[in-house]
Amino acid sequence: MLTIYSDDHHLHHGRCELMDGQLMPCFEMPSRADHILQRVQTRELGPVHAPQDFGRGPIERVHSAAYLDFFHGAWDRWTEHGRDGDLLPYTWPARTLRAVLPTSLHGQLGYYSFDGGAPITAGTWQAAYSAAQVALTAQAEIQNGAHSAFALCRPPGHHAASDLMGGYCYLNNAAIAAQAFLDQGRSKVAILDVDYHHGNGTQSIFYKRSDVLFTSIHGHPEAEFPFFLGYEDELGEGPGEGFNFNYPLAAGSAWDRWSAALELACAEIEGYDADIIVVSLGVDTFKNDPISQFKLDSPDYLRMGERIARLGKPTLFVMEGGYAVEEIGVNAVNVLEGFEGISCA
Ligand code: FKS
Ligand code: ZN
Repeated sequence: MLTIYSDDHHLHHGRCELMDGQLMPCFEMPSRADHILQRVQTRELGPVHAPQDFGRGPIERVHSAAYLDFFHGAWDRWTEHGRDGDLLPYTWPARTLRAVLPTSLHGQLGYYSFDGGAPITAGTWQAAYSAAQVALTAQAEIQNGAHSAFALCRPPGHHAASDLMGGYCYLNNAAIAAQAFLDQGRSKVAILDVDYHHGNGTQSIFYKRSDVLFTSIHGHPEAEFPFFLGYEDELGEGPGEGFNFNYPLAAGSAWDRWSAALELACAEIEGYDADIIVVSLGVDTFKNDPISQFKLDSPDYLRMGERIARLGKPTLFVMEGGYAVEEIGVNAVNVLEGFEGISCA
């Protein structure tokens, strides 16, 4: 399987996030992607190519131009204020407030975000832009006939909505790739989001549409980030009704419960008869993940890849979360090796 990768992800390295009332070093760190790349190479998964640059056009098919302009310019505005720490929001237009767009940098940052988990640093725009190009390059590979490809991108994307950043995410790499398939003539794309967290951004982008089926298996939002989306009764709206399926699971879920949910998601995908599958590949379902509560073990990821392969469709894997950095390479690449039918424990 071909991997697309850009070193630009190193340009994004947030300093800290708020966790249990304390500032902690960001869990979403550059070494995550480095470990995955290393594993891709030691397992000889296939060639690793740099991304092409498709410009801002395909990103604007998913994100609003105003949001992109804000994100692109935010760091310079921040340094014009004489600051050099990470740019983080602290006020959001929650209930009882108005979703107006203020003029101030922090007002706008609150408007364009939903949490304080997506710090903007000097290189964040470039890293996120390159991550989107990584996803688009892998997408183009499949569009040109490959059966599968791996977009090894960072920062991740599935929490980012059309004009919102949050949860370590800025640009929704998987959604951008899914939209590109449609724009290049495919008519049905199924997204399978296996990250531990609900892909609220991806869901919201496609919620009123039937050309993208969204399915997600995740920690129950009653107890887990992002808390305010990802419930079972969210089935889509208008023309999108019946094209959104959430499988929230309780803390402590291991492969038995997780794989039962995967069967349900796969049944929906099979019934939908997608042209293409986009997998939002998070491996924070791992038993030793420091911020998650599922109990998947490394060999389970092989089974996951095998099951996805049995859907029999061209499949684009887009990297999302996973914070057990030592094991992230083994777990992510196990999915890909399982998909390719190469067994490795
Ligand atoms: C307190 C906990 C905040 C935020 C969790 C974000 C999860 C991100 C992810 C992604 F794939 F996007 F990376 N938790 N500091 O794993 O879903
Ligand atoms: Zn996650």
